[in-house]
Amino acid sequence: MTAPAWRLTEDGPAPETGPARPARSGSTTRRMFVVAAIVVVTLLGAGGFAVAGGAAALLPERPEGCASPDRSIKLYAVELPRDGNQIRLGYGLTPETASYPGPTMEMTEGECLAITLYNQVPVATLEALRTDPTHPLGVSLHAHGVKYTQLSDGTAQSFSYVPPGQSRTYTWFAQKRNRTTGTPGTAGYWWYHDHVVGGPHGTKGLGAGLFGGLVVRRAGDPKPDRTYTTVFGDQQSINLRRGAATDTCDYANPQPGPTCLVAKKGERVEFIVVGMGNDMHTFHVHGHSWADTRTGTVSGTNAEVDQVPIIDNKTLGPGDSFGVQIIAGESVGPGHWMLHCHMQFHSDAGMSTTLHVLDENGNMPPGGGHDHAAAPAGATDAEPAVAGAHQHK
Ligand SMILES: [Cu+2]
Repeated sequence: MTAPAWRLTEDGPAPETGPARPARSGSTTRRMFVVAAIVVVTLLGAGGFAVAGGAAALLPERPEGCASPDRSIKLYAVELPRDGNQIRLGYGLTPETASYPGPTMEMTEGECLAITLYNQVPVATLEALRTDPTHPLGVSLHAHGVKYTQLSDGTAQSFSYVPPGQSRTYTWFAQKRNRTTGTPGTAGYWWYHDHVVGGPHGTKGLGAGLFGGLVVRRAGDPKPDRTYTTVFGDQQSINLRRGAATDTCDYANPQPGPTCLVAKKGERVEFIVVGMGNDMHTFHVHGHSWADTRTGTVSGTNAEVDQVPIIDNKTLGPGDSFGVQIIAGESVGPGHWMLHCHMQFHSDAGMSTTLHVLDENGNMPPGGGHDHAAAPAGATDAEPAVAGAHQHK
């Protein structure tokens, strides 16, 4: 039997190309073949890097400079209780602590981090979120800002996702600044998210809660006392919540978290601010301002400081991220400081939350007309704690 010359052999052993690839449907196979053909044609057209008939080189598993990870962590993708009818998913360092946003990832330039992602989201849930029946079922981890190879891209296109019940290790490299080549390094404020749930861009995974903040520090960067991630998204949402649902702080015992932005006066508070979805937003905090630099801080003489704009409002497009550091209550004191999108119809619709600044002893002084301490969280808000507060389609 002679196979046509163009045809890939089907009876020989498949070439090993790293982690096991999930079975794919016929239409996906055809699509991938077309993509592969286009890639080969493109490479040949670009100067013939493809070696006809030669064995394909394995894609690198890790970025250069990242021979072995400095640190390894586990991350779980799980289904969380629904928000009304909305399916909610979250990443967690344990399945029990999964949340949206997921845990803040912190790295230092030069560090190589291995993250093993376990997909514990039920198959039926992933099927319910799928927009195309030929799209594979799985979750993934896709990072902004840091370095990773194709095998850690977290996409269906590169088969770097995690089918239900399985796991996969992603490697991120916080490349250092290289003064010889001019590479600026990776220090900054970034985010990570799913890129597979629902469709090829993970739109359903993002909308369900699979996202989190990532900060890469440079040696000598100021260290915050608290870090909060605020993801400004569609339907006037902050971390997929609106209005009273954005703020569930219990003043008798405030527990910092995705719905309780709290700090003591004098603490250095860091925000990782992310734009997600289809809308433009702005990030504004009352009573506080910051330098529009990589870290939100600036030092030097007055003349040097004057080279940098000091702002209290910053525009945010989809996929953008930045960070700011403020000293809570500095000069202005404790209080319930509004934090909101400044597009008026967004803030009017509930795209607004509160940074609660306690005094140095951790108490909220009376006054201000917004004291939760004597009542259950949300009970004193003009808006009911449930109805109209959550984000619904
Ligand atoms: Cu907005």
